[in-house]
Amino acid sequence: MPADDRQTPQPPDAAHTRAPDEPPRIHRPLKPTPDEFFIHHDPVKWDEVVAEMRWDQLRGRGYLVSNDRFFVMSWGEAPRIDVATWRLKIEGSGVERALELTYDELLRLPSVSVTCFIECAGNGRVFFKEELGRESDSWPRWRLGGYGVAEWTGVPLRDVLALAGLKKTARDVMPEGLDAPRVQRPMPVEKALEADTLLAYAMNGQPLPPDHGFPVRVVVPGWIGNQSIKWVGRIEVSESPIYSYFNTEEYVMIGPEYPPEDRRPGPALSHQSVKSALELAWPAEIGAGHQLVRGRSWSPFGAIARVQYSLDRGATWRDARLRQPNIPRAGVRWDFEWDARPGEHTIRVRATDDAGNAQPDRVPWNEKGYLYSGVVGHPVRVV
Ligand SMILES: Nc1nc2c(c(=O)[nH]1)N[C@H]1C(S)=C(S)[C@@H](COP(=O)(O)O)O[C@H]1N2
Ligand SMILES: [Mo]
Repeated sequence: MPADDRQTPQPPDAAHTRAPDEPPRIHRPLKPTPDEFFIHHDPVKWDEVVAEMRWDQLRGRGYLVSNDRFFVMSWGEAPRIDVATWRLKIEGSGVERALELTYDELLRLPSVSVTCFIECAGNGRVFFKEELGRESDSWPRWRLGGYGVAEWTGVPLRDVLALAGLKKTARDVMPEGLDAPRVQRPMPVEKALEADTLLAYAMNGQPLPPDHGFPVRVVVPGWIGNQSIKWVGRIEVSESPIYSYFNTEEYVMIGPEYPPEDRRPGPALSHQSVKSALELAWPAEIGAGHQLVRGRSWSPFGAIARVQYSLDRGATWRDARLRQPNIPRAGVRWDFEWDARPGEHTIRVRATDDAGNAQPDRVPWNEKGYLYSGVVGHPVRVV
């Protein structure tokens, strides 16, 4: 399709975007987000609600990130939704008939549970500046806490699409949220039909908390967080490609190493990238002597095959010990022993997944600061 046939899509609710002179409305998540567990980022352009997980508070805890410690990223305030009136509408040229499901009807369908991460596409954004020396113009300035692992329970999206009579000619599937900015983002029908793409109504065995999409959210394992639409109310299925603000303006790669003539749309983001993080504060301060250093690595493509660490700025590398479980598209916990001498240190970690994807030393810069997956130096003061 020639580029000028397309209009540049606007956010579904353009009025929701603040005027430049209008002060931001500061919202916090509905759940308590104490400073010891979260870093709060104030809104920049919309009325974003952003609570970044602190990595040091994960130390020594279980594999899953509990609901009260899971990061929050919303483009506007969380809507309060009554399940008695909530409906999920499936409609568009890609289905034989429009379908409306109630909450009870959805809960009566066969359910599955999937353990995977949800991670913001911009997680690691500060490292474009701190490691590459070139800032991105986007926000929030996540370090590595725009990431969490949970067990999601719900109905495979493909089962619900089948109920609406999915056509063979269907091409794109676009879930839309019931929040004020009506966040929506299309995915190819092949992705929507994967067995673990879910309409999730539970998170770690609890009803989905309001900040995380109550009553129902989409979960698309391995893909950018924005694909996992919260508070879903409508799913458009189309025989022609769908362009929304969130796959043409936001969440696209723009930079010297990405083709400029193809900016709108795309290249649109899909998968996250391989990353690692230490379960330490940034910067960290730890006591001298024998230490067990812990962290996690994750990949959107599979399980983690190998994690290495360097205490001499990348001159020599050793293997960290991987723990169980090591779930594809969720992550693995690992640790290593360190005889820590007083002074300033830097710990570097790199992971490789079982498909051979490794964290590079450097990644190409992009304007919006997405998918940083390069090795980062974590500053540690030993006292
Ligand atoms: N409807 C809706 N869905 C949404 C969002 C939103 O603002 N509205 N934020 C997206 C983004 S950018 C991310 S990173 C994840 C965050 O999920 P969490 O808040 O449950 O951690 O939700 C995604 N789904
Ligand atoms: Mo995100």
